[in-house]
Amino acid sequence: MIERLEENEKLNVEEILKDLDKYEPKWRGWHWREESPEIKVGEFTYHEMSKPLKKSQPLPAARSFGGIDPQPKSVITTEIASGRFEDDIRRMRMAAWHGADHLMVIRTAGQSHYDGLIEGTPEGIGGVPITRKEVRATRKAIDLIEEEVGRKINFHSYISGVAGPDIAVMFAEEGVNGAHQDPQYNVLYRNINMFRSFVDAAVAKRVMAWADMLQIDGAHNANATAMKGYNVMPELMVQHAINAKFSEMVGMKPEKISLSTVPPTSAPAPCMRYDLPYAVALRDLFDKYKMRAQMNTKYIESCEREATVGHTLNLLISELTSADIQSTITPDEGRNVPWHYNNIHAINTAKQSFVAMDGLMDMLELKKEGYLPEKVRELKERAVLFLEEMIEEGGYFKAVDGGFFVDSGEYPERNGDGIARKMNGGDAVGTIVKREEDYFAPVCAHFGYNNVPKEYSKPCDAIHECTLCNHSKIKYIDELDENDNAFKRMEKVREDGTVVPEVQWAKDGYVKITLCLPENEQISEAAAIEIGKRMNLKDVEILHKQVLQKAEGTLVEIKGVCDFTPVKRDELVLPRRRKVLAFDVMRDYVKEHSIKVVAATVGEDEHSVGLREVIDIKHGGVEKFGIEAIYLGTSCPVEKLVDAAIESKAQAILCSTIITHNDVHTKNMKKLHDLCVEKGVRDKLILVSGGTQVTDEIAKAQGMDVGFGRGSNGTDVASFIIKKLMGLNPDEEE
Ligand code: Z97
Repeated sequence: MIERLEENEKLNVEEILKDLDKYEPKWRGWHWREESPEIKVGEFTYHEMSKPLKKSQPLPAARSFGGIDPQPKSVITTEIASGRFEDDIRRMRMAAWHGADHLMVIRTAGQSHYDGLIEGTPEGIGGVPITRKEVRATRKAIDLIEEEVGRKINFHSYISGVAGPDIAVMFAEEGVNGAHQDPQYNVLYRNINMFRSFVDAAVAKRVMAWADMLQIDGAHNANATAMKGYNVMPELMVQHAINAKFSEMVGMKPEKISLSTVPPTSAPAPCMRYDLPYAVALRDLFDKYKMRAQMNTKYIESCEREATVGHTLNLLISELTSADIQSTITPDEGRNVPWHYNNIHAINTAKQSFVAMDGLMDMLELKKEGYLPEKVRELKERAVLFLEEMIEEGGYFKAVDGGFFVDSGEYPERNGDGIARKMNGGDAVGTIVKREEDYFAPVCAHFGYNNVPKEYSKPCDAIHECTLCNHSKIKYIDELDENDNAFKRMEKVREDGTVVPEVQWAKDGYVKITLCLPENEQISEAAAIEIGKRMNLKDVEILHKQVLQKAEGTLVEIKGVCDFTPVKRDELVLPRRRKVLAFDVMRDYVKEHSIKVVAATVGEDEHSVGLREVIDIKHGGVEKFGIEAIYLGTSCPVEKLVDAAIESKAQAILCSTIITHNDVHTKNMKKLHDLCVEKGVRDKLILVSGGTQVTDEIAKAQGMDVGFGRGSNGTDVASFIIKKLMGLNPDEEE
């Protein structure tokens, strides 16, 4: 049994899968982040953040802010769609470390049409088959992950489709925390009979209410499906209203009902003029419910940059209005390749934007006059008119039959292209059975008529507890298919000492290559595929292409599978990583003991850029720590460098060589060392050598104290010098 996760060890999926028959969920319901009106993280005070995590992976720029990782107040979602449960849970851990606490698994294509539960861990397409085993194992893994990061994590999937009530019961039993449930989704997009969908929804929602789950509706699908997504704004509100009110009538608490809001449009449309009034109107009308803000998916294309900017603008809408849950779709949604690092990018987009906009509304106010409130009013009026006409028509079912929904006109305009469903049609038509007078279901979460005998204090007394009251009564089924299961798949990718790139599944071998080709689109596309093949990639496909200028060039991104002998972990030469001192420690030291260095590019070398990066305050060089750098320029004779160091009483010499021929870089280093010995100053000077051809080994062999090659920077150099002056071991590794 795994007690806890170790941050430097992989999550052991096989261990997770052991003893699942005995697993019980540790908690039920939904967890909101613990908000605090003012919170100090590092040296900053925030106004809209929640408690920081115990362990997390901060944003890259946190390097300059003491590694802080403030956590926004909204719950942050990631949608996981790998299709293999064993890969999903590894992705979940990465997501949690970046700050996601709502892990939504997309389910396999077509599961809405399954008329019952399925079992085991089969592989899915575009998502995983949702089964008891998948749910139980995932929740078990999440228990460990939430312990590791120090915050409760909500697990979520779908309770729509023909088997909605069955799935709802299973989710309630297994401690799933949230789910999409909206009968309108069944009706409109999956053509499941409308009466059956609403009857099922009542049952499912009551079970969800028992388990205190959070519900997300399906209204956003109207935006994603309509020909002109931005015209369905009034309808989106109507759909929210129908599902929210229905849910409340069935017994759900308003605070567990969340609207799936979506900014309806995207640039190049002037989207703020649409999205902001829409968001304000929605929050006015539905203020007792929660808002789950999803980014717009209708207009996502294959450009990750464009998708990320769209997401950021949507986050601005969330900040200007509100979002209890902020959804993040991966920036590659438009490519249909939901790669795991893009889940992380999207989580970071949300985290970065919210942290950046902290306290924005303390400084701004939305206008109470003019375009915004007028548009808000207009949208609400259109929505109310829509509802009124629906009632005039004879109610919801008649309206659906008449093609009211997902019409591309902006109500009251209609273009006659809505989705019409027949009352006597769709999947599972004619399957509703009226309950007999003596109908009795011995279960504790139940909707509608139930003839519970008077002698029982609760319905399940009749069977000595139901599975909701007593988890051990659940009959757990492991695998039904001996080939299509996680064990078989994991066998194929067993740990064998190889390091294989992956974006979707363990060892899938996929890489993405970006090519900028100075050709037109057609040639570039064909050439990119050919270039990919010559790079020894298999299954090369175009992911994205973008014309830079019709004749001048095209940007192409390709994906392909590495088709060469895998790299072995124990054959790798690992880069050394010296421990560097903290910024404040270095600055404080230099304040008390002034440090001077003399620096130059030596020999016949006119290249100064590397050395300037190491010196200049502008590039975060040694000057940043208060070190005084005397720069003697390029092509500097070694003698001049040593004389200047003696004269200025410097503690170190920085000697740089970029271009080298005939090993001149090693000769110069040796000369520098020898000259210092000759002049009797070797023990007084720290000799630092740097350059693209320099390595620590080469430099030390020539008598230097240290050598810095590619990728080194001013912090590395300053830390080395200061540690040496402090009498610490400057070569100590991380
Ligand atoms: C979101 N990005 O986060 P199936 N029920 C409802 C849904 O909206 C959906 C399903 C079921 C989106 C997720 C779209 N939503 C993707 C209310 C799907 C999916 O695919 O029919 O088995 O169920 O909301």
